[in-house]
Amino acid sequence: MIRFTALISALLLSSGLATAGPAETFSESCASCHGEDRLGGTGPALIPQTLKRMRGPNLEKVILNGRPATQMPAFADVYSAEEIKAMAAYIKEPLDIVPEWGEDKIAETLTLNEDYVPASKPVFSADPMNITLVVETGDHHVSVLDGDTFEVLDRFETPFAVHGGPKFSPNGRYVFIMSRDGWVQKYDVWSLQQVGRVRAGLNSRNIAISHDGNWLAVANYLPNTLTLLSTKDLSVAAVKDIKGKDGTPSRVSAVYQAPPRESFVLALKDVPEIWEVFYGPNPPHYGFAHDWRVEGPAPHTKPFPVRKITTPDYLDDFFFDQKYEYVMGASRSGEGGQVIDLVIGHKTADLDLPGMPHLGSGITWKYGDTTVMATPHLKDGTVSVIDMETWKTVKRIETLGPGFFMRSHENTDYVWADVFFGPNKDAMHVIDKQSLEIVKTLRPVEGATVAHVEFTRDGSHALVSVWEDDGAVIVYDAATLEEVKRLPMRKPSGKYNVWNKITFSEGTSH
Ligand code: DHE
Repeated sequence: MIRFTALISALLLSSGLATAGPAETFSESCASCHGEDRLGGTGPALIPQTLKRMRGPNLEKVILNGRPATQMPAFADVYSAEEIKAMAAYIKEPLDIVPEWGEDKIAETLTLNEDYVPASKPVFSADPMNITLVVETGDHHVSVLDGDTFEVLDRFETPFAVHGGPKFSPNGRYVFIMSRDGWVQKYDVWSLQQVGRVRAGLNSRNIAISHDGNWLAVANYLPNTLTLLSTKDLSVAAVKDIKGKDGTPSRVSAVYQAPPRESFVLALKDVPEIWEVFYGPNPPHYGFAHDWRVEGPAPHTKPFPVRKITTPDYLDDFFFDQKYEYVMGASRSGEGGQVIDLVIGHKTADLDLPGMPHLGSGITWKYGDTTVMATPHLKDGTVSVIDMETWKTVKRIETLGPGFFMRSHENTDYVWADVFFGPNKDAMHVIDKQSLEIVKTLRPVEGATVAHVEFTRDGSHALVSVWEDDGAVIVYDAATLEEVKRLPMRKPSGKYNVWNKITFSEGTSH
C-alpha cells in the first residue's frame, strides 16, 4: 500500500501534474508508519534526536534500500537520489513545535497485554535469581537465558531501539525495559509474559527504579521532563518539567536511583545542576546550604519534592560510590570530572579524567585496603582506575582502543573491558584486579565488534556479545578464560543477570 501511494505520487510528479517538497513526500510515503508528526507509529520516530545516531549517508541508504527483516520498504525505484537526499535532510530538521507530552497523552498510550496471566511461581525450573536477559538490538527482541544451562527460556519482542540497562523489581520478578522513543515495557520474568507498555517520553535516555520497587523514573530529552510511573500498572504518577534555577529548560541525560537516600538523582544536559527527586515518605530537610532548593508542597510527601544542586560544571555522566554519598561526574568537555558530596550538595574533589570517560559504565572492586573504580574512555584507549578514598588516579591502563563497557564480579580475579571503537573492536581485554595488568586479550571472532560482558550469579561464567547482526553470545569460563558455549543471537548488546542487578553487585554498573 505504501509503495502504491508513493508510486502514484511519483508518477504525478514526473508527469508534471503535481509538485511536492520533502514534507509532502514524507506525508505520502512515510507518515502511515512513522506518524504525520514524525513522532513514530508502527515505525520509529523520525526526529533529529533519534536520527543523529545514524552517521554519514546511512539514513539515505535506509530510504533507498529499506531495512531487511523489518517493514521498512526500499524507495530506490520510487524516488530520485535528489528526492531521497531531500527527504533525509527533512527528517533531520528539528520539529516546528515541541509536542506536549503530559500525563494525559502518556496515559493514552498505555497498552496492557490482554493474554497476560500472572503465575504464582516461576513457570520454569531454572533458578529465577540466575536468569540473564540478553537485549538483541538486531531485531528488537530480548532472550531470557537460564544462567546455569544457558538455554533460551523465552524470546520476546521489545519496542524499537532499546537503550540502557533494563531495571528489575527488587525481588527480580519483573523487569522494565526502555526504548529511545520513550516506550517503557514491563515483562513478568516468572510468567515469561509481557505485562504492558506505555510511552513515557518522545525521546528518552534511560530509566531507574526506586529501591522499594514502587516507582520508575524515565529520563527524557524530548520533552524536557522526568516521567514518574507506578511500577504496578504503568500509570503516570507525575511528569516533572525540568528547568534550572534560572528557568532554563534542560534535557535529562540520565537518571539513577540512590537507595539509601530514597531518591532519584538526575544528570542534566543543559544546566550546571544535579537534581535529586525524593520518593520516600520522609525526604531530608535541607536547611543549611544556600545553593539548594526543595520544591513541592510541604510536608514533602508527594508529589516527589525536588532538590537542585548547583555544580561548577555541566555534568552529564555519573558514577556513585557504593554508599551513594558521593557522585562522580564527567565534565561535558570530556577533559575532567568532579566529585559532588550529595549530603552537603558541594563539590569535594576534582578528577583527573581526560579522554571522555564513560562513568555510566564504571565498576568498583577492593584493591589492597581501599576501593577503586574503573572507567573506560570513549575517546582514547585507556581504562582509568581511581582510588575512591583519595579520588586520585591509581593507574591508566593502556588498551587497544576506546572502550564502552566494563564488568567484573565479587567472585572473580578479573575485570573485563571491551575495545568498542577502531581497528581492534574485536578485542576483549581481561585485566587482573590487583596487578592492574592486562593478562589476556580475547579475539573470538576476527573483525567483529566484541563488547559488553555480564557474569552469572556466582561469577563462574562471563557472557560476551559478538555485536553483529549475525552475532552470538559467547559463554566463557571466568577462571580459565576458555570458551564454553556459543549462542547465536541477533546483534546482542547488553546482558543483565537478575541476581547481580538486584544485589547491586560491585562488578556491574547500576
Ligand atoms: Fe549508552 C547505558 C549514555 C550510546 C548501549 N548509556 C547507558 C547509560 C547512559 C548511556 C547514561 C547508563 C544508563 C542505564 O543503564 O540506566 N549511550 C549514552 C550516551 O550518551 C551515548 C554515548 C550517546 C547516545 O547516543 O546516547 C550512548 N549506548 C550508546 C550506543 O551507541 C550503544 C553502544 C548502542 C545502543 O544501543 O544505543 C549504547 N548504553 C548502551 C547499553 C547500556 C547503556 C547496552 C547498558 C549497559 C549496562 O551494562 O548497564
